[in-house]
Amino acid sequence: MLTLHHLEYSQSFRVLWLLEELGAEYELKIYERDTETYQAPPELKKLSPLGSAPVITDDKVILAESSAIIDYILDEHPDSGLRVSPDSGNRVRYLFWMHASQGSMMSLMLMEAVFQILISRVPFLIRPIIKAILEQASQNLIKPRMTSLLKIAEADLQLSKYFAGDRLTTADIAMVYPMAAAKDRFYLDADYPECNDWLVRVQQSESFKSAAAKDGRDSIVLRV
Ligand SMILES: N[C@@H](CCC(=O)N[C@@H](CS)C(=O)NCC(=O)O)C(=O)O
Repeated sequence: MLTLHHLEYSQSFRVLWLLEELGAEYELKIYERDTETYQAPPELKKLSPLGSAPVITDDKVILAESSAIIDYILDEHPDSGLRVSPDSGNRVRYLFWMHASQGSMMSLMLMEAVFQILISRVPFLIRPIIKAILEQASQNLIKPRMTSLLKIAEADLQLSKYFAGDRLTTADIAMVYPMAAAKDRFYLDADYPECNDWLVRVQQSESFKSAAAKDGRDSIVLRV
């Protein structure tokens, strides 16, 4: 049976949500972060050479990387309807958001999170200087890219309820984490009403709620 090795407050929430949406049979192992470093514990690090979550194990398979795991699980559930087929008019949007999620938006949000950690950890006396430098870097490097992505997201969500059409797909599941991070970091402001509505809508789905209940948290919180 497939086991999801899930780290608290982490991107592996998306895999948990996917398994709940599928109504799949799986085992869930939840790991706690180190209280000082927020790193995954050694038991989780031992499982995969990456040492990060999510990881799944399934018979002889050990697989890390959120997108690879999503694809692996979808291969095991070919009739789920959560992947948009090549002959659909929504295929290109599906591919774009599946890949933009990890390839673009998540890396920008991780950069933002790392900047925040650096600001909080540098010695007090030089903090204002480091803060000014990193805020400038954020303005120049992260903000323009996030704005471009969010404008495309807003336009797509004006066309349909979900990222790849009128039903939930794994593009939405992949996007929920960077979008929640964008909200948390004040990128998802009133200029993006469709994106904000989408974020509320997906969190109201039964599968999201049951994943959140298993995770033991009532909101998604980004930690590196
Ligand atoms: N690109 C990887 C990123 C995995 C990742 O960075 N996971 C973080 C949680 S969001 C983690 O495990 N952090 C704890 C650690 O590295 O010890 C994926 O999508 O699976």
